Formats: sequence, C-alpha cells, structure tokens
Amino acid sequence: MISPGRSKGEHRSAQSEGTPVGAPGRSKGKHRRAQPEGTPVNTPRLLQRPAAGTIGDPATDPAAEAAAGLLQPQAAVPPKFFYDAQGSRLFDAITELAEYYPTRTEAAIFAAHGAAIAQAALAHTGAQPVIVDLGAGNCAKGAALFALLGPRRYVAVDISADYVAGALAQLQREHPAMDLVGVGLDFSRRLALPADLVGPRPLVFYPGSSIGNFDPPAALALLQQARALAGQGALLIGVDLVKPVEVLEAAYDDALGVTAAFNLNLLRHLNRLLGADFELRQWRHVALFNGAASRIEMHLEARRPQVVRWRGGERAFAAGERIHTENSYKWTLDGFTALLRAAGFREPRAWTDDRGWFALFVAAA
Ligand code: AVI
Repeated sequence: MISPGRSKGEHRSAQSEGTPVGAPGRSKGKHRRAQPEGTPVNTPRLLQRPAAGTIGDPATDPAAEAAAGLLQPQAAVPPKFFYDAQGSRLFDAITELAEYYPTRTEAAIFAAHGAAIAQAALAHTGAQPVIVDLGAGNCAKGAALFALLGPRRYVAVDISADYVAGALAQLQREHPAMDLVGVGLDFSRRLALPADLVGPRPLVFYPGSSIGNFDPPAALALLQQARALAGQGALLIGVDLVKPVEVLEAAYDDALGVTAAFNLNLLRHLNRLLGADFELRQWRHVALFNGAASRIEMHLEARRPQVVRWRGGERAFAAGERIHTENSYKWTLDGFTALLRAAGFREPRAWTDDRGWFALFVAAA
C-alpha cells in the first residue's frame, strides 16, 4: 500500500468520439486582428464527452451522485462539485492569495528549472508534442508551456466545458496558428480521449497538485489511466508536499475568506443542480490537517439544526454536523515516486523549490 505522507517503504463509460459543441476547424480569420500574410489562423475545436449512463444512476449522473453523497451516514460531496463557473473563478482567486503557496511555488519551480523540465519531457515525447492538459481551467499553465515545448497541438480537458471554451478563445487570439482543442470531460470518472486527438507520444500535463484531491487508491487508478493515455509519451505533474501544519491550514483557511466562499459555493451549485434549499448562511467553512492520513480536509459545518430538501430527497443535519467536501493529500518525494512507478511510469525525475514545499515530476510512460 502506497501512502502519501511517509517515506518509501513505510508507507494516494465507454466514451463516444465526442459531440462538437463549438465551431470546428479553421476560420479565415475575418474577425481577428491582422496577421502576417500566410499565417494560418485557427479556431478552437470543442468536444463535449458525456459520461455514458442513465439519468438517476449515481455512477454516471452528477445530480444523483451528489444526492447519494448527501445521504451517506457521513455526508460527503466530491470536490468536482466546486467547479461551476463561479467556483472556477473563486479557485482562480484562491491561487492569488498570499496564504495559498502551491500555485506560485509551482510557478517558481518552472521559472528556475523550466528548461531542464522541458528537456526531460521532450526526451520522452519527441519535438513538438501534443500537450494534454488535465483540469486546464483558464489554460494559463498550459499556455506557459508553449514557449518551452513548442507543441503542435494543445488539448485542454476540463469538467467545465464553458470555462475552458472562453479561455481557449482568448488563447487563440494570442496564438493564432496553434491547434487548440477543448474537451469537456469529467476525467475523475474515466480518462480516455480519441487516439487521433492525442497521437502516440503526448505529454500529459497535470499541474497544481490536483492529484492530491484523490485518495491514494483513486490517485493510482487515475495515474494508470494517464499512463495509458500517454502511450509512448510522458507525464508532467505537480505534487504538493508535506510541510508544517500552520502553513497548510492557513492555505486552506485564508484571512480574506476566499476559500470559505469557494467551499460554500458548492452549496449554491447543489441548490441549482438538485433543486436543493441549502441556506448558505447556516453553514460554515472548516479546514483542518489530518496528520494520520497526510491530508487537508475541508468540510461544511451546520451552524444550527436544519432539514435540507431537494428533488426526491431530504436530510436532517444536527448543529455541528459536517459535509465532507474535499481532501487534499500531501505527499513525500519518495511516496509519490513509488506511486508513479506503481502506475507503470518509468524514470521519474523531480524538481522542487528551495523549501521543498512542492514538486514537479516528469516520468516516461
Ligand atoms: C485543485 N486543488 C489542487 C486545490 C487544492 O489545493 O487541493 C483545490 C483547493 N481547495 C481549497 N483550496 C484550493
């Protein structure tokens, strides 16, 4: 069993081809700023890849999945329900908080070691790789790789297709000749993309330590799928590392209350998705470090007894009762190296910051 917080030895639907939801292919650039003669001008392609399944089946229907989570003895709703459009914007705000170190630490590692990281990745993928960006969001991190890697195509995968579509439209203005593809996909269920989209040796890019939002068995399963997706290519992944508890808890409970708003926004999302009647003022944000599991936990705690109703269900909550909304596992370098190897990756290499707070790994598929 591989676990995140300890060192090595001690120890995180069948898919169709996808339905285009935006204008495919290339445009003649009529509505774009003038380009030098002969510069090809593209339009982002957008694919929506719905999970196959039946409405009402928690395994495939998001509303049913959220409702089933609310009805568990210890209520729990998966963190993917943070990311409606508002939640995605709140997450972007989190990344700029003084207390939230992961984003800027990861950026500092790229700034210090970008050339070496790119060289390691290109050694596995070959020149001009296809970049497959998992959880691309505003696409800023993926775009930052363009200068380092010179990709021939950028595939931005995100649960929020609308959000990624807006980001790609902006990105296309800055990189008119780049082949940009947006994919709306909940890859926490299953990670698979058409072979002709990703090619034989893509670079699968999973930054920001989102892998930490999966428990170790689920992280292993996702990495195994990432390895299959990477074919003969490589993985470039960001991983948050174990560090002092005060630093961790402040990062998930900031003074401005942005993380609290991000957590509470999940209830707004459930009100819309399920027709629920959560009163946001009756809940408070809780973030704590669980040292035994080596993870930050986020919860929403009922301020007073209440009954919450939604289409087809209801639940009474006692004062102080919690809904578990997120785990964010913190790994050691050895622990994550072992996880990569267990998933079938080879030759893992890691780069960290001076404090050893965050790591970027490159591994061959
Ligand atoms: C997306 N993920 C890596 C973030 C994290 O740090 O676990 C989500 C987050 N939750 C609260 N703040 C940020």
